[in-house]
Formats: sequence, structure tokens, C-alpha cells
Amino acid sequence: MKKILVTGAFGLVGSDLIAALSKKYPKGSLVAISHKAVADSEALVEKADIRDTETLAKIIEKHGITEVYHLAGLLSVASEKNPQLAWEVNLGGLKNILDLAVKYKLKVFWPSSIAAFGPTTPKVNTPQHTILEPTTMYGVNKVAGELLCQYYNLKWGVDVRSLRYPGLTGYKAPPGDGTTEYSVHIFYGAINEKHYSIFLKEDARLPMMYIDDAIDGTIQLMEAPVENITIRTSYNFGAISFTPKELGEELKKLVPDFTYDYKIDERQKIAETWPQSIDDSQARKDWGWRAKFDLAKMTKTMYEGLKIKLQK
Ligand code: AKB
Repeated sequence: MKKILVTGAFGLVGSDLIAALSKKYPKGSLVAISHKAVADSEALVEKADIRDTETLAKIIEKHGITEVYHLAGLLSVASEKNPQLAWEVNLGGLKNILDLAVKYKLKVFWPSSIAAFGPTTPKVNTPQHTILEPTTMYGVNKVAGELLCQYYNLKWGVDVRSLRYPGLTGYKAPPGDGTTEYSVHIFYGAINEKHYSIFLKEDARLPMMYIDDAIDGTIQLMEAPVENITIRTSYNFGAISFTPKELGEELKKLVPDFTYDYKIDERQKIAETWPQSIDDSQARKDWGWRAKFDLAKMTKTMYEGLKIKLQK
């Protein structure tokens, strides 16, 4: 029987992933790790810090874990605020999980990001194999992490699979400390105050994706036959691409009295180093990736879902 461990289980991706996995697998198949206390979850919850290998090993043994979705990590803005912590958690945490994967023969998923690209990367339709020279700590962690995954696959045969997540938009968990998270905050602004000040420029086009697509793609990748997996660093993973202005205008169609303006801050500098759109043809070819949400469908689903969550 599959026993799945999810780290970073209560963040934007983890919250939706736990919900999706709990529909797929019998009760008792899911264990979630959190470094802080959590009120309730569809998974069994264990408290652990991703830097503490001994506790992680005990949890893996106790539950007979076979597969790990390793999501724990700091996002781009949080990593710039505390680069030392980012190094320890983002890279140290990944190395701990990969070492445990060798010892306990675990299959692993780990998310990379469009942050692995940098200012010298071609910005439009960014290819799978291209220049990776990021200028943020988060990006440095992602490139090193991708190479570490490939190394553990080549050296010890670890079945580790990865996606370069674009900016993700979802409502189950509160937004994290990232750059593309304006696309989540804007919905809270529209519902709570009918106003939001966007911290990126109006034309800051970035690759984005609705969370349901991200979760489907993640599970699809993990379930793909091993012989189909040709990329052991991380797959380009594309869906939509929009600017803050395009999102603001789409949201106004649903909330006509919503207003927005721009209060640009240091997050714009991070956004400027990232691509505008992604070529994900390798993922399409290898394991049949196709996104389902366009901007209009994402905006409507996100708005209606968050309204219910906030009881407005
Ligand atoms: C961030 O903005 O830090 C993340 C990402 C694109 O990886 N959402």
C-alpha cells in the first residue's frame, strides 16, 4: 500500500494537494509534516522541522512511507529576507529528503520554479534546456536543487521527479511570501475592500497557473510510467501568462466596483528576472501535460471559491 508523506503540507500547494490525494487514496495513506501546530487535516499530522533528519527518519519508519511530496520551503521574497534560512531549508531540507529517499527507497516529488531562470534566460517561450543564471537566493536554491535531484537519480537511482512551477493562484491557503502572490492578494482586496494596490508594474507579464492545474500536473507526473521520464532536473510546466493589468481587468468583469492601482516595491525587481511564458512541450510529450484553466476560468473559480471561504 502507498503511504504518502507531504512536507510543507499547509501552504498554497500542500493544502490543495492533501485534499486531492485524500480523495484518491484510502484513509490512513497520508501523513502531513508541519513545523507548527495544525488544527485539522485530512492527513495524519506529525510535527517536524525539515532540517531535523533524525525526526524525519523516525516518521518515515513509523508510518512505512513509500512516497514523498516535498513541498516545504521559503518562497522568493521570504528567501531574500533571510538567505541563510533559505539555504538551510530549501537546499538542506531537499538534501535531507533525498538522503532519506536513498535509505528508505522513496519516490520523491520536489517543486522547482520559474525562479530557476534569470535575467540572461530567453524570456518568451522559455525552452526546457536554457541558461540558468538566477540572481535571487530562491533561484540559486532551485537551480542547485534541480541538479541535486538529477545527481541522486544518476548516482543512486532515486526516482525523483520535479516541475518548474509558475506563479500559482489558489484560495484554500493564505498567500505565501512570494512575488507572483499579488495574484492571490488581489482577490482578498476585491472581496474585502473592493480595492487593491498591486506591487508589480501593470505590464509585468509572468507565467501563471491555477492551483487545480498544478495539482493535476503534479499527480500526473508522479503517476507517469518511469520510462517516460526523460528530465530528472525539472520539467518546464506551463499554463497561462498574464500581466497584473490583465488580471485586474478580468476581476473587474466580476466585481464592477473593484478598483486597483500600483504601489511598486522591490518585488518588481525579482519579477523582471523571470520569464514571461514557458515552452512546456517536453512535459506534453513525455507524460501528456495539458492545462485546463485560462485567465477567465481561473479568475471566476478563484473569486467564487474565496468568497465562500471568507463567507462574504
Ligand atoms: C514566488 O513568487 O516566489 C513563487 C514562485 C514563482 O516560485 N510563487
